[in-house]
Amino acid sequence: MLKKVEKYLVSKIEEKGCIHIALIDPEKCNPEDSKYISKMIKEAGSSAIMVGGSTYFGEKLDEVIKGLKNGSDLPVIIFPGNIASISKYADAIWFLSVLNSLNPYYITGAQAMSARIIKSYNLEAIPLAYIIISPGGTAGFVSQANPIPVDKPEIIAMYALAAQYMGMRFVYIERGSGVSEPIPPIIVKKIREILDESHLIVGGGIKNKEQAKEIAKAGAEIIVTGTILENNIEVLKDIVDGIEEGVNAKTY
Ligand code: 1GP
Repeated sequence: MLKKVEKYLVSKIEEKGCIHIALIDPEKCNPEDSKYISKMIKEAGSSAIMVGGSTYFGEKLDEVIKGLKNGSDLPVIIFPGNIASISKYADAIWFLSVLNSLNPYYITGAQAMSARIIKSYNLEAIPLAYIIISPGGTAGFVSQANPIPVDKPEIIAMYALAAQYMGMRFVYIERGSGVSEPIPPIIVKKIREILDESHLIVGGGIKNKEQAKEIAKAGAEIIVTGTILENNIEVLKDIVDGIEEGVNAKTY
């Protein structure tokens, strides 16, 4: 049976076709600002907030999450870079496996190390396949991934389908935070066509309305943006509008 946050995400996807999730890097977020940021994210029309970063390590995480929880009723989902980025104040955690890492620590090791603490915090764990596409950014480097060339959709599709067959209910194709170009919509479309059970998440390098629109139109079900919010939170509303336009422009 699906638990609360996953059920919420699935029902939002069913309602809107594609949803936006805002990613907050706790390293770059002032806990005093997080309440206000959460309110802005909600007002812009995002459906949830993810908190995490590849290099984060520290106590600020709890305070940032408490602020985010105070500012809106959006679910806060941890996007862990490692076992240090777990907080009992979140609503859920993406229980992610970096499927194309070359180091088993990032595929099953960190997951085993963190499973009992997640249970003791009563955090909802949502299974997620994390597939890193070239260039991969910091996430690719830190998790020792073998980034899949962006022009090889057949290889990305192999991993995505394997994730679905392994029971991972969400598949995240990640180009890397802050990269210059997002995953091309044509590639997103090919991956979406092969998945018939797992939900497709796309992130990395999405900076404007047009890009969000084309990726939603191609069939993404969740679009994640992080870097753009650090620089200009006002653009968030544009991105959410772009997603809605993309869903409405779908031809299938
Ligand atoms: C990173 O895909 C996310 O994990 C977000 O990427 O920071 O480029 O929006 P950006």
